[in-house]
Order: sequence, then structure tokens, then C-alpha cells
Amino acid sequence: MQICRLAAGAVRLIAVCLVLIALPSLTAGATDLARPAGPVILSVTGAISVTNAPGKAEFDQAMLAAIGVDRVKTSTSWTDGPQDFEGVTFRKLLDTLGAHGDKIVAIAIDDYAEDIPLGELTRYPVLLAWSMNGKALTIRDKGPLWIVYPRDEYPELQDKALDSHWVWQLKSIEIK
Ligand SMILES: Nc1nc2c(c(=O)[nH]1)N[C@H]1C(S)=C(S)[C@@H](COP(=O)(O)O)O[C@H]1N2
Ligand SMILES: [Mo]
Repeated sequence: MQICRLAAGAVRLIAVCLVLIALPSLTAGATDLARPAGPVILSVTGAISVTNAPGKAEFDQAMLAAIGVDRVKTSTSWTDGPQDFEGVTFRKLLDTLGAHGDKIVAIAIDDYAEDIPLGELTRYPVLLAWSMNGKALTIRDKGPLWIVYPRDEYPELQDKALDSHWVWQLKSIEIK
């Protein structure tokens, strides 16, 4: 009996020790993001807790796809009829990066920059799209990343004033 109680106590002690050892790596491990192997198509800076370079998180396309592959079928102001977009949602990307703030500044290859409220990007499944109808978006057709709103699904997103948030040729994001 006594031995049993002693053994149970020891097991509990070991369990507590294991949790104490694992805890720092569970929290500090948040800063670990693999380095991109392919060409970097997106850099994220600002209020993020996960990085893979000093002060920023850099992604190649495979890394973005590893976070999630989501689809949005929607019409746009620049295409005829509904199109099938594939990409990762801002929800998942921002979550992966531990992003915290009020807005993002989306910056494009042509140096176009637009402020977008964070709430708008998490309230809806807004995509960072890398393909349309199964074809990778090239720089010539608004790639490598295009911010795509699921506007056919949400009437409140069918607003011309939102067109400025559909940033194409996106290259970086600053979280503020
Ligand atoms: N990369 C990039 N994305 C952009 C823009 C831009 O100049 N560059 N213009 C934005 C603005 S202000 C609007 S209203 C629409 C403009 O689309 P349009 O040029 O086809 O009217 O795209 C948005 N996305
Ligand atoms: Mo615009």
C-alpha cells in the first residue's frame, strides 16, 4: 500500500517536471518558423510573434500552402463571371504568425499600399490567392498573390469602395 502511494507520488512528480520542462518550448517555440526553400513571395513584418528572419516572416508558396489551402468561388471587378480562387485565408496566416493589431498595410510590387482593418480580414474568409481556375497567378495576371474577398457569398462585400482592398501583386504585409 505504502509503496503504491510512493509510486503514485513519484509518477505525479515526474509528470509535473515534464510539464515544467515542456512549457518554455511550447510558448517560446512560437518564434520558430522554417526558412523558405523556394523563392520568397511574401514578407510579413510588424506586430507578429512568429518570425524566421530578424523582425520578419518570409514565405515561399509551399509554406503558405502548408498553413492551409482554401477556395473561394467569386466574381470580381476585373474578370467575367465567377472564378475559382485558391489560396490561404488571412485568418490562418494571421493566426500562424500570432499577429495582433488593428490593421495591415498591404504593399504590392508596383509599390501600391493600402490599409486594411484586421477585423475585415478575419470576419470573412478573405484569401491570399495564388491561383485562379487551377492556374498559378503570374505577375502579369495579378500574382503571385492577390487579395480576394468572398464577395458573392457576402452581400456587404459587394461594395465598389472595397475594390481598393483587392491588392494584387502583393509582396509584403505590415501588421500595425
Ligand atoms: N497592386 C495593385 N493593386 C491594386 C491597385 C494598384 O494600383 N496596384 N489599385 C487598387 C485600387 S485603389 C482599386 S480601386 C482597384 C483598382 O482597380 P482598377 O485599376 O481595375 O480600377 O484595385 C486595387 N488594387
Ligand atoms: Mo481605387
